[in-house]
Amino acid sequence: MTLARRQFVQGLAAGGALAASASISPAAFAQTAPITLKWANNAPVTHPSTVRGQEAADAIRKETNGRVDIQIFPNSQLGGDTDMLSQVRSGAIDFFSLSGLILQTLVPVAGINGLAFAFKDYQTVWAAMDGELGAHVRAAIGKVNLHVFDRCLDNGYRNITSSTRPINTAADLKGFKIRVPVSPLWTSMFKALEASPASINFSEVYSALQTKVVEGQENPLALIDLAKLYEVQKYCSMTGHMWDGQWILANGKRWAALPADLQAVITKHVTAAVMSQRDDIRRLNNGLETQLKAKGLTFNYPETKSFRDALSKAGFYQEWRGKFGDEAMAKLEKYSGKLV
Ligand code: X2X
Repeated sequence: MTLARRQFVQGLAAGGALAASASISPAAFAQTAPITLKWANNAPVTHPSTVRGQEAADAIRKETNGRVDIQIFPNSQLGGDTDMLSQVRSGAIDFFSLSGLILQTLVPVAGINGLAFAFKDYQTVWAAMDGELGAHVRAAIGKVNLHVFDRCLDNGYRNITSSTRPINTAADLKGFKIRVPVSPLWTSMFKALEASPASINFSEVYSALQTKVVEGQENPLALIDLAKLYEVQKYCSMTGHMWDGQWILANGKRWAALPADLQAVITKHVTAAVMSQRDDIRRLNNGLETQLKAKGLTFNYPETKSFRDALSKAGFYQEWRGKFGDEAMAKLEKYSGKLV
């Protein structure tokens, strides 16, 4: 505390203007000035990413005796993903959870986990993302002035929903008007499948489906349910064409300016929240298909071969191998096996 401020506090106490503060030492006064931080995401209020994020914020507030006050802004309240990415870079927001594939517009290699059909199961996903592949991506994120936490959230395996027709084979995607998130890899994949992809932030997806600007979209079951996309879609085709997760980012300057003890408390609770979030999604995945059927979605279960073959034939894997580069591809293929 500066001398001037100490004198000011003492002056208040001496003058009796702030009777209660007379018993509080200047040091304690300094400690209780809260650091307010904003954490934004695109997930519904009821989604485990938001619920567990809120839980982390509460635990951090408690453990720091109110010194760190993280406020959660869910459901794209502060803008669409591309807008929020600008905001976390400028410092208008402090924390932001974002799909690696959307972060790809800024950090090209961050989209690598979205290469179609890369991960055969969750065990492989976590081995890669918590292992060498994730470390490689995080190192690249660290270079653009963003802090990234070690563990990423589970968004999930993505499936295609539609209001017009079920997607059984790659041929059904021909000319299919599908919303994709704003990301080069997503657009490239659905172009390679001869669909007609439109880049739209998640904040606009429900209305884009409702007004039939697009016929369909693709997302994990948890989001199809919690964002109520079943209200404006008829079919759910279980393509599981990629796994997608969200990195928890922080504005680099803001993070670096936090004292190390506060960084440690925040990291501990954010990591715990992520691990609980992954468990939540796993539990949800067990019952969601049944629930979504009851809510009116018709499910079908395509073979993945026609999609893989179409992508290979269109040169999709070759194109992205060139873009990601041999080093990154080697880290991915250590877990996925050869992607051709
Ligand atoms: O935008 C999407 O579809 C979403 C919510 O799954 C992502 O965050 C990538």
